[in-house]
Amino acid sequence: MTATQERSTGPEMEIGRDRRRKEDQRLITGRTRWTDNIVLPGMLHLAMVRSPFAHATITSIDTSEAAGAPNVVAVLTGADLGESQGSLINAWAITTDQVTPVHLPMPSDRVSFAGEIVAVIVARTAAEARDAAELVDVEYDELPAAVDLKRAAADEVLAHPDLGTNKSAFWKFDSEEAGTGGNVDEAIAKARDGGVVIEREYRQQRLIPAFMEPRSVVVDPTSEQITMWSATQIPHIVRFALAATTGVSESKIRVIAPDVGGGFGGKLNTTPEEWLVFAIARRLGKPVKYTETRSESLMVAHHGRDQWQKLTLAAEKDGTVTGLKVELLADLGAYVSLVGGGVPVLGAFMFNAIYKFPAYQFNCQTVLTNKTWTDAYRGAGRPEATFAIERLMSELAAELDMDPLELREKNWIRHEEFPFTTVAGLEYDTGNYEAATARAKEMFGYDDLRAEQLRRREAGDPVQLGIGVSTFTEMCGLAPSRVLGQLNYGAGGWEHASVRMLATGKVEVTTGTSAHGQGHETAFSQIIADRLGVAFEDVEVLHGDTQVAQRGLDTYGSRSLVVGGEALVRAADKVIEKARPIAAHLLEASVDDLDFSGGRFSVRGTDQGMSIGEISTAVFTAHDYPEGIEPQLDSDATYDPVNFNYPHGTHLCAMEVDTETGQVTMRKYVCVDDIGTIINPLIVAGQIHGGLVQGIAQALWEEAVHDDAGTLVSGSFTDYLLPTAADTISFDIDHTSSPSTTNTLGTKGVGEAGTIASTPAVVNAVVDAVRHLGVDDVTMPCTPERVWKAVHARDAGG
Ligand code: MCN
Repeated sequence: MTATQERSTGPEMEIGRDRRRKEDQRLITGRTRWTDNIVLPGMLHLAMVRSPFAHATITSIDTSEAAGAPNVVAVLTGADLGESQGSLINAWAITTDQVTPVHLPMPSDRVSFAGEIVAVIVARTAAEARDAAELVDVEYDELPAAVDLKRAAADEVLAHPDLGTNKSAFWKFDSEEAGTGGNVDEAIAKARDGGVVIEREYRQQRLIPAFMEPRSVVVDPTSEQITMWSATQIPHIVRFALAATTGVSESKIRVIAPDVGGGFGGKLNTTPEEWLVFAIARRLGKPVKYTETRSESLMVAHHGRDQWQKLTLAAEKDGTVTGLKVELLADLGAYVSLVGGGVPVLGAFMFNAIYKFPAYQFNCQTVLTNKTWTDAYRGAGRPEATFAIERLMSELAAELDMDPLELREKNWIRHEEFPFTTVAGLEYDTGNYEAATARAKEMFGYDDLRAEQLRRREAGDPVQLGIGVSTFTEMCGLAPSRVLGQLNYGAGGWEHASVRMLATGKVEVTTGTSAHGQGHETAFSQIIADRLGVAFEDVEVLHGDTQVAQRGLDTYGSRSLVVGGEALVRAADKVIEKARPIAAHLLEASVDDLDFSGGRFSVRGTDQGMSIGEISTAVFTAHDYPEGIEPQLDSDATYDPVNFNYPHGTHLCAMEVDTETGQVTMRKYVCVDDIGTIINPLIVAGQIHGGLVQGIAQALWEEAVHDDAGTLVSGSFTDYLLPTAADTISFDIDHTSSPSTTNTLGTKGVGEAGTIASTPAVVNAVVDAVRHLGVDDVTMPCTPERVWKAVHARDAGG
């Protein structure tokens, strides 16, 4: 018996099963090729010469010594590329009047951030290219740099003097104007007169994605179709951008994202590096490879966050929130990245989170500075919004002397009120905040920990205990094209999949999503195994190659399962319908008398039947199918989601804070996430664990620091504190489920949930531990120094 037959006779559902990831076998045994492992005949190597200055005029570039270095094949500057360089496709505007600097891959007159490329060396080996890069003599005239976000927003120093301003786009949402709520200023005025108003400013520090595999690109121009391998999240979008900026037809460009070692939103761009390797390989007619060093990666691989948030929350004395006003500055860096400009706009819809706020206003100014461009770092806009509102809700609870969970419950959407249109205009389809919170409280031992907290306070224990709450939701599953189209935003939208029954009865699936650590091959195999009733092992999922999966919009925004998975289900259903008349023919029955279940067509009322695999084999080997029927058991589907997707959860964190040293230690972390139907609990646990660590790291450790001149001073792992497993505790995770109505399987995305929820849970816990000592905020990351200073500010008369 084949596995296919076993599967169809002994159904055990794959969805919900802890399957180890298929892809891990090759990943952990080294039986895969990362982009940097690719070796092609005659391949040359490229190294970049990068500006050490954040803002400077290039007065001269002397490449003569580098050109004479051993085995150097070419040295090129921006001037050498001349008019062949167009602005990168990196600026889908969020407003029609957005100020967008021209972004040349390699400028020849002025550099706008430290790390910008000013020359490239092509040599026979990577070491020779790097050595020669040291010999390029570039003269710069340093210009004042726009570094500090607030000062840049005031146009004190211009990042691009020719533009006359650093203000890129102003984007506003007002519930009264949109007809989704009331007037926020009136709500605030009323609260000032008899209610409560909480006003805070929060800073979202700049973060670096720090993926395990630095970016790498290889281009082979030696045949008519140019092939690019790139460690990217978005092979399809890269192909489009290359075609649009070089004039080469999409059909003549193949982009392959082989196994990719992490992206976290930092490989969601069409980069100068990709453009240059593509152009130079074509120019030289030889394969060319470029792999960034770790230092280059930290310096220029698209940073994230970097916002200032000014917030005003209005409430009645009983804790009912009446309005929220947000004023936000978002640092774009030197250029507008592919989706970076839209990141704060994604956040705009999430400040009201799980709550029924009656009035809301969001004002956002995106700002150009002389720093590395920012992008959609994990969560993209939603962690920033979630942090702000969850910190504010805890501050309001403290102000009113209420339990923070009780205050949230007073304001959240009750489960019987779904579907619910929020004050930001989104329609949340399902959710049950009560259930997730009740489960989290129980797992956490909330009441016991509160009692311990009180005991320690009363005893004046030098190590105080804090409890942090974060009840979050997010909009993911990017996204309905009609919504993104309105925002003039470009990314997201539909996803494509194809399903093909092979002659052996096995199944080949292609998906336009492009996993870079998320385990799509496994989870998507589970979906197809159940849908078609075939063995999990008999499904092959192909992705990340524009020649194989020709249509797609790639992976970000926790979209792959809810959008790509739905396309897969629809394609599989079409295959079943295609097989039905063939089954009827083979079983000599009427189509109307056939049932399909567990991978088997059976004739109602008889014991006759055939598996879909057997039908596939009959079609291919015996050519046995009815007249007028296509002899292919395959199909495809493109799915454009009807709505975003709204996972939610309750995260509770206990932190111990040593008031004498400022040291913080995590004691317990519980999260209960509602992500609807879970395809693979093991993958989901991995996604949540990784996400939590990333969010906790923002709260406690990570920060990209620039000096006044715009130089990155945290440009190595000694200064940029990336957590290790030893820095974290074992998390307690569980789930509740209110299946989404936006897709057949009822799933919700999980790829960003942990990151979005955890940062405010941790900071709320730190503040909660020392609030009785007069602390109502600690700026992230909550380093021992910052915590100590906050605790001892009063001693110092501060
Ligand atoms: N899944 C599931 N059941 C659910 C939800 C998801 O089994 N109810 C599975 C999915 O089938 C998929 C994985 O969980 O295998 C993540 O699914 P999804 O939420 O759809 O997210 P995406 O696959 O679209 O991944 C994007 C998301 C983002 S936006 C970032 S950033 C991120 C993340 O995924 N970057 C990652 N997780 C990452 N994981 C790794 N290892 N590396 C990264 O760079």
